[in-house]
Amino acid sequence: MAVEQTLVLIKPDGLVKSLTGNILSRLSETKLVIIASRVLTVSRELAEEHYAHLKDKPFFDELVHYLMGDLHHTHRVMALVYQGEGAIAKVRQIVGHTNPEEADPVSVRGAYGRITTTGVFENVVHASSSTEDAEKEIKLWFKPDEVVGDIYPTREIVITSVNERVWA
Ligand code: IDP
Ligand code: MG
Repeated sequence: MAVEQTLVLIKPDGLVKSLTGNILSRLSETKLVIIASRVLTVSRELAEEHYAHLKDKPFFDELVHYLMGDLHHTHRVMALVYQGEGAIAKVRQIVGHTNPEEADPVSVRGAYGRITTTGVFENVVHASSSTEDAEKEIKLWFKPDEVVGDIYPTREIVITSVNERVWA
């Protein structure tokens, strides 16, 4: 089995319902290694890019609001990269089917997901579904220096003038 990377997002419903520890424990059953993590506020631009393949779906707008945290009065998502043999399939197995009502009841989505009255699958976590998607997604959510190890080729650029926010 090939060593793969996969992106996991604990979506705002997972954070608001205090499921973080539980989800991480479930994922630790895979014996995969966490090589990156961050908690962040998701901009509309990032949410739209992450779900760009669904932009023609009727639920797209609400899905973007969901990932941004607008449905849960929080603006936090936890993003992680897991690495190891068969990482993509192993994580998808624990995460479960996209539709929480069709998901195995012992999977994360089966146990904790729900469908909102407006029809969005509020399914607690995201997990990459192919090596191509994983690479695209990891590059979208993380910079090379935020990931342990050299997982994809990088290049160096010279930045002459940057405005950076520092602690006051
Ligand atoms: P995945 O998250 O299992 O990979 P995708 O098809 O990539 O599934 O969809 C991304 C997200 O969009 C899902 O996790 C879910 O939140 C939402 N979604 C997907 N399909 C539907 C649908 O038919 N109705 C409502 N929400 C959906
Ligand atoms: Mg997907």
